[in-house]
Amino acid sequence: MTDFREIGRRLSNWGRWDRDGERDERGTTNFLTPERIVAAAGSVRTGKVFDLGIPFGPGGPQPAGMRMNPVLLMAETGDDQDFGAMHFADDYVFMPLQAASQWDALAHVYYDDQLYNGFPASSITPHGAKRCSIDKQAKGIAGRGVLIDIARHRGVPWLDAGEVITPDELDAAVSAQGTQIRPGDVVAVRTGWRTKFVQDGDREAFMSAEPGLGLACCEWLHDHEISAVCSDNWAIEVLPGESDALLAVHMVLIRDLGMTLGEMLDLDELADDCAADGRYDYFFCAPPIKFRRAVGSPINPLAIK
Ligand code: UVW
Repeated sequence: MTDFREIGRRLSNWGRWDRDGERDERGTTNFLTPERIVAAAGSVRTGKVFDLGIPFGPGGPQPAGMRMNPVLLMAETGDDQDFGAMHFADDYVFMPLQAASQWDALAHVYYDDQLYNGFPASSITPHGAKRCSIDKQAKGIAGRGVLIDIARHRGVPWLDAGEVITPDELDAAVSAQGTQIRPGDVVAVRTGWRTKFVQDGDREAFMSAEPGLGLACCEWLHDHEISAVCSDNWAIEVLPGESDALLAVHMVLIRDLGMTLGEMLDLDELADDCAADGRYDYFFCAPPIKFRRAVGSPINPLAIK
C-alpha cells in the first residue's frame, strides 16, 4: 500500500508562501499571480460562456445519509401582502456546503492533528474554522483553466468506479488534446462520472465509489504548479483508493500541498465544445461565497472561451 504520509512530506508546501511573519492560509491559489491572470484573459476569444455548476435542488446527487440535497423554502411568495402595488418573494436555502458543486476549503480535511501549514486541528471549532476557512480564498479563484478530458481520451462515455487515472495518462491526454499546462492553471479532469449520473440517476452508485485521480497524480499537480483541481465526480480521487487510508488524495492535496478541490462540476457541455474546436483552455472563474469560518462553499464556476 502507498504511504500517503511520505508523499505528503515530499510534496509539502508548508511555509512556501509565509510572508513577514504572516502564516499563509491560501495554499496553491498563491500561484494565481496578477501576471498569470492577465495572460489567462488571452484565452477569451469567442465570448462563449460555459456554466459548470450542477443544479442545486432536490434532483442533486446526495443519497439519504450524511448529506442532503439543497432544500429551497419560500419565506414570501407575494401572496397576502399589503405594500401597495409592490409584491415580493423571499427564500431560504438549507443545504450542506458540500452537497453540490463546491470548493473544499483547506480546513476541510486534515490528519495527525494538523491542517495545512501546520495549523492545529483545534483551529476547527463548533463555530467553524479559525484557520484556512473558505473565506480566505475570497479573491478568487480565477485564472487560466484547462480541461483534461480523460473519458474522451479513452473513447468511453465514462470511466467505471475504481478506475485510476495516472500521471502518464494525464500527460497522454494533454498531449493528444494539443494542450499545454502552465504554472497557475486550474485543471478540470473529466471522468464522465456526472454524465453517468445524469443518465441513470443512481445516487447510491454515484456516491459509493468513483473513478478518479490516483495518489501519484499529487506529484503531477505539484510539479506543474497547479493552483486548483476540479472534477465531475464527488471527491476528485479514485474510490476505493489505492491507500488503506480513506481519501488519501484529499489528505495530501489539501493538508500538505494546500490545494483546494472543486467537486461535482458539470464538464459535459464544455467538453463537447473543446472537442469541436480543439481548444481546451479558457478563462476560469469560480469565487467561493464568503461564509465566515466555513470549510467549503457552493460555486457556479464559469469557463469563458
Ligand atoms: C469528504 O467527503 C470528506 O470530502 P469531499 O466532500 O471533499 O469529497
